Amino acid sequence: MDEEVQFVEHREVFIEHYGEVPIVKGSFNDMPKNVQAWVASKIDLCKPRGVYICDGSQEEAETIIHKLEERGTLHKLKAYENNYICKTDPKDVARVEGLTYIVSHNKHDSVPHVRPNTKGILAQWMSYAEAEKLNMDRWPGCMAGRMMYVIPFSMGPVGSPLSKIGVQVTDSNYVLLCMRIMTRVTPKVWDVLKKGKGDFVKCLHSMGSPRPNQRKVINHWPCNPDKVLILHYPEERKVTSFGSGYGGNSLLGKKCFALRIAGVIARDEGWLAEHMLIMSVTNPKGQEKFIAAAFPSACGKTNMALLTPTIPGYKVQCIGDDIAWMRFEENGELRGINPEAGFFGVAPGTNEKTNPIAVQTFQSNSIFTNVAETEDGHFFWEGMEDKISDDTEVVTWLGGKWKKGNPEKAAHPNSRFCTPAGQCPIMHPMWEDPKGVPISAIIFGGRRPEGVPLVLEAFDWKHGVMLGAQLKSETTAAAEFKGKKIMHDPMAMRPFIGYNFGKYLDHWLEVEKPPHKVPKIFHVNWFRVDSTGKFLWPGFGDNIRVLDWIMRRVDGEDIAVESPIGLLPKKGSINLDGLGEINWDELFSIPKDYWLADIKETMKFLDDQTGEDLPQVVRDELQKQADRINAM
Ligand code: OXD
Ligand code: MN
Repeated sequence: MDEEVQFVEHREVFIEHYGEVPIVKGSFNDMPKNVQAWVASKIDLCKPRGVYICDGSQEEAETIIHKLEERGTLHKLKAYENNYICKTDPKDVARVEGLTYIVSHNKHDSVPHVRPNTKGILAQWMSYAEAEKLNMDRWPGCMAGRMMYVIPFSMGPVGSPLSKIGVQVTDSNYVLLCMRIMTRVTPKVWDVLKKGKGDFVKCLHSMGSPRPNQRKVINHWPCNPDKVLILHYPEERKVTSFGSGYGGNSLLGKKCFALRIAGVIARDEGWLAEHMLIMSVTNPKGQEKFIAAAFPSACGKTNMALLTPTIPGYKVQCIGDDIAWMRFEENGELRGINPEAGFFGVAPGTNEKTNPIAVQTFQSNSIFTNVAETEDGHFFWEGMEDKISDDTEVVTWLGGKWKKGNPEKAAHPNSRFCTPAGQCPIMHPMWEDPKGVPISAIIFGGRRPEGVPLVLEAFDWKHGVMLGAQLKSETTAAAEFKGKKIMHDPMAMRPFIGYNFGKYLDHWLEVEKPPHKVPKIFHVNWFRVDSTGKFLWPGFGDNIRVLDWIMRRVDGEDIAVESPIGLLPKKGSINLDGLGEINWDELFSIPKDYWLADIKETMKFLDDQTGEDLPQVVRDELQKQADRINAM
């Protein structure tokens, strides 16, 4: 049909149904018909005052920033170019795992058969009926008096066979600004949909705060903490998130789409969607390898992805810092892309020593949320004390006055920088290559103060999958948990699993089949401490020494010895030049009592949590590991 006629036809349909809701920007008719129908149904449901179809342009960003500055939601950090700070309602500061659910017709499509009297922690399920009831109490009219933004976005380079398309509808323009950084927001997405099968992931988000406000708006950050609800419908490739504007809950391309929904798509299509960074390491001989690494939230994935090597001759380049989509090629090679376009990193602890590359990246065009600010317009957070004098006046994330020495935290522990990856000085030239990069090794790791060696290599893929399944880490501020304790975080995916975790492990085991060349799997722990609580390993840029060992193992060098829990480095096979005193024996010790208790606890955890769904292969691997430890 002629474009013009089609436009008129749709415009009429639109005006007929939604005449009182103006489209203030863009044209409804630019969108594919299935998107039009979906957006129209959300207009009907949420009753916004207008619809704004985003084009991702710089001009659009400037208009929105200006609006948010006027309203007081954002203000410029005047020491930088185009950097802005935003403070949330203090009740909306982290991912809310307790209110995040997977909705499916069959409960055990989403969650494993836990043993009796066990509270499952590997995803939460909700029935369609319950979801419908809770939704009816939330969505109707929830955007009254607010603008509805329609955001077309691509996860992964636009048009790549490894990429997927999403459309987010939201009433938060802060979310729009962050989505522009974290994903590729562009109307080219409409063309991709029109040319292909038209499948897109439906992402519906609202702050849940219609006008007139029923709840006092704090920090110009409307939200509805009492009604937060984040639902995933994998069968319909759909996410609905209500009540929170905070990143992981509201930037739906990230955890909701790229991990929970994409995990299910990946299972169906035979690939992997994982909570992993991807980095490249080139050694002094010029040999390059790409490595994917899974760590639980706030364990230093961004630091590792942007590592500055401390030993000469090595080069690190970044592909991604949080999420990897990986697919086996016809020739069996595993190739990965970073579906995101920005870094949404934890600010506290990030500084010129721990992560100079991140600091360079977020000097401009970035949004800082819940950090503190100095009187001269610099960002500030814990770990940047060296940058200020004793007299510098700081305004904390809560708006209070603060000076060095004040025991209160100036920034929220989960405060974040949101910065374009393209600005990072060490992005790999192939980071947006539609074909992805070849993955040679997969690393799992967590914060393990006790018992766990610096690095070990899995005996084989099955053992590696078991090592991933037994992953544990100290809790951090990325979610709502308080206090420090060691928590299971299998495959670093506990908060991000979109389907029955037992089946997820089956999927990992199933990808080991011809012609797939599965990479070697490793486990690392940068966080082991001695009896006085001091770190045994310097970490950060010195982790290149461990990566070097891993690369040499991938090349088959004879530098490993067997232990009951995996292959350990032969003494002296990790380059420690210039490091001073390193207690190798303690760093690599495997205390028998610790490991006996650990394997027992892990077996119980996985059995309780996944019951009959735990693959027999993983049970066998656990048993073999227990037998080896017993025989020590
Ligand atoms: C994140 C997280 O924001 O894992 O990346 O919480
Ligand atoms: Mn993460």
